[in-house]
Amino acid sequence: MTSLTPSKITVNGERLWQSLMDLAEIGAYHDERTGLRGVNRLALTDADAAGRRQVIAWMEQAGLAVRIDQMGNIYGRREGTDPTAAPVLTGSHIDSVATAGAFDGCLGVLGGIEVIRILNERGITTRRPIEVGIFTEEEGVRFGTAMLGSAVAAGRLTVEYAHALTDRDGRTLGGELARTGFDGPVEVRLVAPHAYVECHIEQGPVLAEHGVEIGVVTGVQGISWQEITIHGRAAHAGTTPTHLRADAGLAAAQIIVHLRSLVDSGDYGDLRATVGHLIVHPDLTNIVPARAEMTVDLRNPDDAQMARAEEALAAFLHDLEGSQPGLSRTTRRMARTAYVPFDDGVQKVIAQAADDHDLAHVSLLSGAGHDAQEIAALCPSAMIFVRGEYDGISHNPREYSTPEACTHGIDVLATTLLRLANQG
Ligand code: HGY
Ligand code: MN
Ligand code: MN
Repeated sequence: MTSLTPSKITVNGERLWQSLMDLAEIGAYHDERTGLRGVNRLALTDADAAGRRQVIAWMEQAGLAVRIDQMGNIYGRREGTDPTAAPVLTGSHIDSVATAGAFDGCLGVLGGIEVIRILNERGITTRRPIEVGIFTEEEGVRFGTAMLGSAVAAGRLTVEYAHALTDRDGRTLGGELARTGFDGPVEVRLVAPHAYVECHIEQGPVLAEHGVEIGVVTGVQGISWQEITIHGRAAHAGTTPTHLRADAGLAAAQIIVHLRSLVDSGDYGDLRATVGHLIVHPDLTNIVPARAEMTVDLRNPDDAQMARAEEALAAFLHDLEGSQPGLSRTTRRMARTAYVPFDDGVQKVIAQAADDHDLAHVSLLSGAGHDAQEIAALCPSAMIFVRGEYDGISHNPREYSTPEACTHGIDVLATTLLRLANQG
């Protein structure tokens, strides 16, 4: 750090907030259930493409050199005084789930751009370059694998595997990259940054319960996604006696109830289980379901307990096949990531920055998956959590963090990036 470099910096919270609200208008919809405006910008849809173009424009207005890689990951680079030095990377995602709010992922991307604006306005140079990244299909809800763009950038998944993934309409990710014009030329494997810091809403109640503004994230719990298809037999709802049925819908219901019994048993640690996708065929009132398609999302901070829970589910599925005449099932692995610890050194820089901004903080594990868990394979990485309202509800249009909370989070991000970018 030169004598001109301040020890900490604060950002323009009003401009940050305005960019969050402006981006939330892209892909906005009226949510009947909550009566709120939600956001629906599934990866590489036209809405996501429009959001990408808007954020790229903001990146370029902030003087960032923008590049797009073979996965559609977008990076904006601000040079440092030593262009040979590995950059400090920040960022997140702007693709959303179908019932999103304005903050999930977007805070980390727009917050990173706001930091760049402030450095420019204050004439602050850093030794290392700083880059802001936007990773493709972080949510995984269109192409079936979460943190996809960052997983390929970090080398856990191949670009060929990712490009071949399809959505429910059979469109491939590679085809959608080309259709939207985000099939960039840049080699996707990321050269290891010096460090990575991501600011994200907590999406849970812990910060509010502790009465603090900032979370210093210690790591991310394990994630297991699988698709289960149950094959029964279509039959007349009136004439078919119960003992002659192969009812795929009944089997699906039994799986959901059994998952909850695994969680409630307490035998699998802090297990969380969700069946978020469930459809039956032919999906008609007077026909016993011939087929049920469902997804199972398991989360566990302990890898051994996660493996035991997966084994327990597999055993239940095996027994279920014999429970009705002719019932069978297939299982397809969609995603699987182990518990990922974050770097102690980067966590210390974040905690110190929070202290220097007089912001109380608490250390906590992330319940949600994030791009940081993938980039952690390349370099020292950690995250800053921002407190949410309404028990931190997320993946729901009610998702909300106050302008002050967002500004505080990005103030801590700004000071953290400044300090990391002047590290030797
Ligand atoms: O599923 C997750 O944890 C993240 O929102 N992609
Ligand atoms: Mn997210
Ligand atoms: Mn999310």
